[in-house]
Amino acid sequence: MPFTIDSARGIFPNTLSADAVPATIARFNQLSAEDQLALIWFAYLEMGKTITVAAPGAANMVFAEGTMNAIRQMNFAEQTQVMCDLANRADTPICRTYATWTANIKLGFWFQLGEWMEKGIVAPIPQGYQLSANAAAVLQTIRTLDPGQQITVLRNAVVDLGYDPGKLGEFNKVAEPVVAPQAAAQRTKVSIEGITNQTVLDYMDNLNANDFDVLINLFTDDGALQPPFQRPIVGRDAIYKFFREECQNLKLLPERGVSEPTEDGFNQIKVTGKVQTPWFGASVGMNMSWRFLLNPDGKIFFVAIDLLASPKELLNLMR
Ligand code: 45D
Repeated sequence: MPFTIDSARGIFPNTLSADAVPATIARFNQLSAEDQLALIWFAYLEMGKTITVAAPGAANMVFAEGTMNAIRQMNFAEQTQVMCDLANRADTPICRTYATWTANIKLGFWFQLGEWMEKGIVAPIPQGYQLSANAAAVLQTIRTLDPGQQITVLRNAVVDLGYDPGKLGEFNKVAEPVVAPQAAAQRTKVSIEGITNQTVLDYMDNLNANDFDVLINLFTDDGALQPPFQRPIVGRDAIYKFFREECQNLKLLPERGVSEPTEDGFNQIKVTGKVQTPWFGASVGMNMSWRFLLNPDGKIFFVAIDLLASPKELLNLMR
């Protein structure tokens, strides 16, 4: 076996990912709870001017309904407390419930709260709230990022709120029901300049079709998938779970790639292109790359998905 997951992570080492995203999140996490909430509010309002949230239908909110209704019935002081608790990662029943949700449900929860804040049903950020100097600087950095990076900062900020899931012990993630795979007639096929490898094409087409049962068969038993800014998810069972919980209704628009045989019959393939999330649809195309390592049977031993530092990186197929 020439590769380990660790060594596989280093293929196509010239790929420049958007380091500004984790750097901004680290600065965000240093801020007070009040500043965090106000900052997201201002960032969200500003973003709303240029990109449209296509939210209706992006999340199936039945699982958050109990919590949403409880918050709706609280007075402003209680609502503000709940939001501060979430930003403080406090140990409260709502913060624990929040920790069991998938990213998509968390986003749907805040999306609903944001709407209610605008309508006056939930406590707003106080009029004239003054961000601290540090928070204002983080907001200024967010303004300079490209839209794909901005929505990733926002998403990661939301995912980190609430009680630390690592402290919950054993629990099952509350996820949305898995949607049925797309019918054959609705499916589209990608074409990628420079790539004819069937595994890579099947990966894109099956993920686009929400066909996770077929998709998972493209992986080796001990294979791994590394999402942007995360550690690799290792093993077919864990990857399958991840697909079903976190990867519904994505749109992958790969553009070009390069393929090269490497040690012991393995193949390394890098593809670049755009990815759209159901939350923003075609209004935000994230600049992404996929770095595949296929075993001699053409199965995926490793794939890393990266958010790229700049659009220029879409053309970087250097090894
Ligand atoms: O605190 O090949 C208020 C994988 C103020 C799978 C608010 C993938 C108070 C394999 C405004 C109310 C998944 C890895 C908050 C590919 C407050 C694969 C609300 C990649 C929080 C390609 C804020 C997929 C709100 C990718 C409502 C890269 C914020 C997917 C909403 C990326 C923010 C998806 C939203 C992204 C952000 C989605 C809706 C980045 C959504 C971002």
